Amino acid sequence: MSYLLFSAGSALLCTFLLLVASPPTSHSDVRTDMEKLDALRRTIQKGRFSEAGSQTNWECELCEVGVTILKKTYGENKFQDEVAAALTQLCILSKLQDKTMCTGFTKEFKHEIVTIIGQTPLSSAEVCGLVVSDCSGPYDPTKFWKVTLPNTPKPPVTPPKPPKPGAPVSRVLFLSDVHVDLLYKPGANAYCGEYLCCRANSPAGKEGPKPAGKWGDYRYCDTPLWTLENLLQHLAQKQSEFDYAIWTGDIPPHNIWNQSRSDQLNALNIVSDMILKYLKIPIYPSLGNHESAPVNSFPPPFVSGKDSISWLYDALAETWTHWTPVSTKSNIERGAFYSVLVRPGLRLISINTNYCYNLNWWLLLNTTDPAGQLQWLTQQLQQAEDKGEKVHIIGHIPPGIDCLSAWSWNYYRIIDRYESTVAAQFFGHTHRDHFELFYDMKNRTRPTNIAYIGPSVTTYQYMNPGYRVYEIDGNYPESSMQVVNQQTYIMNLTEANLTDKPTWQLEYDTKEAYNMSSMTPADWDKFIQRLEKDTELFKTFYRYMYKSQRTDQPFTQKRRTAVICDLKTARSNDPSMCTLTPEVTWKDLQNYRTANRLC
Ligand SMILES: *[C@@H]1O[C@H](CO)[C@@H](O)[C@H](O)[C@H]1NC(C)=O
Ligand SMILES: *[C@@H]1O[C@H](CO)[C@@H](O)[C@H](O)[C@H]1NC(C)=O
Ligand SMILES: *[C@@H]1O[C@H](CO)[C@@H](O)[C@H](O)[C@H]1NC(C)=O
Ligand SMILES: *[C@@H]1O[C@H](CO)[C@@H](O)[C@H](O)[C@H]1NC(C)=O
Ligand SMILES: *[C@@H]1O[C@H](CO)[C@@H](O)[C@H](O)[C@H]1NC(C)=O
Ligand SMILES: *[C@@H]1O[C@H](CO)[C@@H](O)[C@H](O)[C@H]1NC(C)=O
Ligand SMILES: CC(=O)N[C@H]1CO[C@H](CO)[C@@H](O)[C@@H]1O
Repeated sequence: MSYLLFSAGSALLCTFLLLVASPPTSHSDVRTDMEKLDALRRTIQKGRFSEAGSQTNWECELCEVGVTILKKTYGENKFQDEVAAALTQLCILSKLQDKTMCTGFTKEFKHEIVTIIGQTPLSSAEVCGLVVSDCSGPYDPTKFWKVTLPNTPKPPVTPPKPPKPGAPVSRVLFLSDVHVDLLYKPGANAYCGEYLCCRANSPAGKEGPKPAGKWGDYRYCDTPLWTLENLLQHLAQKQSEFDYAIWTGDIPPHNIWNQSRSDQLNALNIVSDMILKYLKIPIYPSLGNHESAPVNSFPPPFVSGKDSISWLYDALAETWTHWTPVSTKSNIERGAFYSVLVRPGLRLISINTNYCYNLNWWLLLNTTDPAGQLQWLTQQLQQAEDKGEKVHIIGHIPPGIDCLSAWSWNYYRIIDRYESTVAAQFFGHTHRDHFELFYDMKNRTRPTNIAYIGPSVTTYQYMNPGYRVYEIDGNYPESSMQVVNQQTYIMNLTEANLTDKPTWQLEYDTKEAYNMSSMTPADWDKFIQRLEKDTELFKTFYRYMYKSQRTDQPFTQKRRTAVICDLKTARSNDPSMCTLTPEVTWKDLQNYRTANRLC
């Protein structure tokens, strides 16, 4: 199977359970919906979901029909099981995934989907407008909720200047998306037709056995525990270089059709213990979308009882307070976010981006500022501004891509207001190495802030394992706390497997590789302008973006436009910073994102 088909299939899979349902036969009033659904299924089977080319809005149609059926039949007692059976059948028939995964997915997500669709106050069209990015019309930011900003006027902006040559630099280690697979088995099939392979029970697949490497595999595989341990041993040797580490989530593997709460807690404990064993520096964690079971399932605090997320947040409160002060505990238990003073003048705020994620379907019950997190963030930033502290925000999902629009636009407003307090932001999730720039809401040519998006430890997919080191201006009085340089390190997996000697080597140093003298938001904006003109520079950036490996995503002009558009967009559903032409439409750019989505 080509990668394209597979990636479209896995993108589809993210929305699949919400989109596809087949109704119980007893419901005559859903027969028309059923016929629509069947027509759509035939469309999908014909494979009309290529990344490029003419794209119908089949995802939206499928979503609306599916949600309508679920809403109409919710509450019927026989319904849940019948739908589940029909859903499994449809999944198998559509050849979207193999039988094991179809059965597993249905089992894993049935309860959540039925509960949420049954209880959401939103219409089918509203649900799909939120969940499938191109279903709604042009985004209207005034239609949704708004965080209240304090009355304190925004202080005048002094454009950030690079620090004086020779100013002290503090180094921060960045780890993300470790996705450790405890069932990884060298020699198991790495291309097995399932969403995660390289495991003892991975099926043979259509192309026959493709044996997994010892230290990992570029194909459908996550990180062996011994590869993570090798990384931590390597880091332990150089940890005196680091002041502290940021660890932005996604611990469990991608076997998302068969995960339990205890699997996820086990992964959290094993990886945290291993990090504790090797790294003696402070670690500031944030929560990924994979830490829950089912994946992406993060009910806000108003959901109590057996669906409540406290099984996970209570465990996080225990684990994270190995490193964070006890004062963070109550916020972690309630919402898995916290604020700490790293040192005088530097505050770190870890946010739970699952409360913005468009695949966290619990948000459909109430999309308004889940857990009051953004209102809390605003207060934290106001206090920091009052005290003259600089703030680093860390989180898992970058705000511009997969966040619900209302959350994302509110977040953008907050950053706009506190641009002089927020010195930098750090995210993971995409497994890639890139960034998102923020621009003045009133003057869209003036860059105000930057969210760095760091590389994953996992190879998933077609990438070398990696980590990042940020050099921060500080630690001295009045330092800007801005990022002044960064280095990305990778393990060359091909070589590690060949020689059985993994080594972690510098992939590139940003200032050197991109010939930048400093790294303020304005410098990054200039860099983007260079990417637009200089094809060689773009190719270099593109190679590093995929950690010097991915060969299945050839460079095209369309992709270049899409990548540049993403670099300038820290607000979801916002085409305002992108160069759109008849050849490269907004729809094309959204399709590119869907095809590259990791869930
Ligand atoms: C449907 O199930 C609920 C609980 O799951 C039960 O209270 C109710 O009596 C059932 N109704 C019928 C008609 O079986
Ligand atoms: C699901 O996971 C459990 C426990 O990890 C395992 O025993 C079982 O075989 C798995 N089932 C499938 C279908 O992969
Ligand atoms: C949704 O949450 C907001 C904020 O917590 C609350 O003010 C509002 O009443 C809630 N809406 C519903 C329909 O429950
Ligand atoms: C907008 O920002 C640019 C870049 O900082 C600046 O040169 C320009 O004067 C600003 N325009 C207005 C109207 O403030
Ligand atoms: C990784 O190692 C292989 C085999 O030695 C080599 O061909 C390849 O160029 C290396 N990749 C990088 C990014 O250094
Ligand atoms: C690097 O940038 C400087 C100016 O900042 C320029 O003079 C020099 O030619 C550039 N070097 C390369 C290799 O692009
Ligand atoms: C992805 C990768 O490089 N896999 C290689 C790992 O090592 C084995 C041999 O040990 C190779 O056969 C794989 O191709």
